[in-house]
Amino acid sequence: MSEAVITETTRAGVRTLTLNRPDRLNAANDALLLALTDALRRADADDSVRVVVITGAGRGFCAGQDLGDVSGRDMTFTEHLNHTYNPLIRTIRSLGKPVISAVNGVAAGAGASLALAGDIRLWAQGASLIEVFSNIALVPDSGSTWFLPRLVGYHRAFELMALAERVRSDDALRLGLCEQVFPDETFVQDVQAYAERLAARPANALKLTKQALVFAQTSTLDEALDQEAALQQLAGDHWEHEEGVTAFKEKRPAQFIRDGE
Ligand code: LHQ
Repeated sequence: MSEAVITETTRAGVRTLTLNRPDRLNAANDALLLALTDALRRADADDSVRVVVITGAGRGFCAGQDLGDVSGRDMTFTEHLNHTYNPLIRTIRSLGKPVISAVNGVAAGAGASLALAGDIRLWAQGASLIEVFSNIALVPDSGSTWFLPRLVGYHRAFELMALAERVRSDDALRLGLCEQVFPDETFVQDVQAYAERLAARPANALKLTKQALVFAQTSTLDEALDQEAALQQLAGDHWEHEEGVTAFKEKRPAQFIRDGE
């Protein structure tokens, strides 16, 4: 049996996790979801990994829950989400490294949530996103109700969810569902180049930046100011800060990768 998630790591510290059920547009079964969450936790614990990329094999990114794998299961919907999808989304958000959702093709249902959950969302020109849940009379899950309205506002989110409209890449860029769109033909190389650029940035500072931003999404301004002040101390005490300041003074590029870091 082939692996549900393929793991590859480059010398630059980019770990790519490829959902590998291409004949089902990478629709998710439990094995895939648990393998992906486990792979993310391993990436977090591995000091050689600086950036994580999640992408899909074949022409789809992820078509959401595998609808051939739901009947006869011994879990309720709530138990299923708490067992598989919710730990996955929480792991992405709490991971101490940037996670790139590299959306190579269609992202539907919980696959759309996964596409939105990355810290950076890179799309291929031919990619699309569908909040497809209402087609099967379900509620958007896996974080879609949290991510989407923050990006497009309540009303547009409701419309996209109610009508299950397909959002194509040009609209996704305009609506803020992705940061970059790359040509289909060069998508893999463009994602890799982007990820390597991110991997050369100061890893500790990015980890703390993510922590601050995630915190601020649900905090007051007062709380965010206190959190920034606390995290700034951790950043300022780290060698990366000294290297950044020294490099500036010496008029050279900062070197944020050290042996063993
Ligand atoms: C699929 C799937 C799929 C199985 C394509 N399953 N085979 C959480 C917890 C508990 C329960 C339920 O759900 C959830 C969260 C959710 O994610 S609910 C949403 C579940 N996903 C969907 O409803 C999406 C269903 N798929 C589609 O609407 C279309 O396939 C999309 C729009 C994604 C792509 O359309 P096309 O590009 O036209 O491709 P296709 O439909 O021809 O699909 C290609 C193959 O992939 C096909 O198989 P076949 O043997 O005919 O080639 C599909 O049956 C299969 N496939 N999605 N979710």
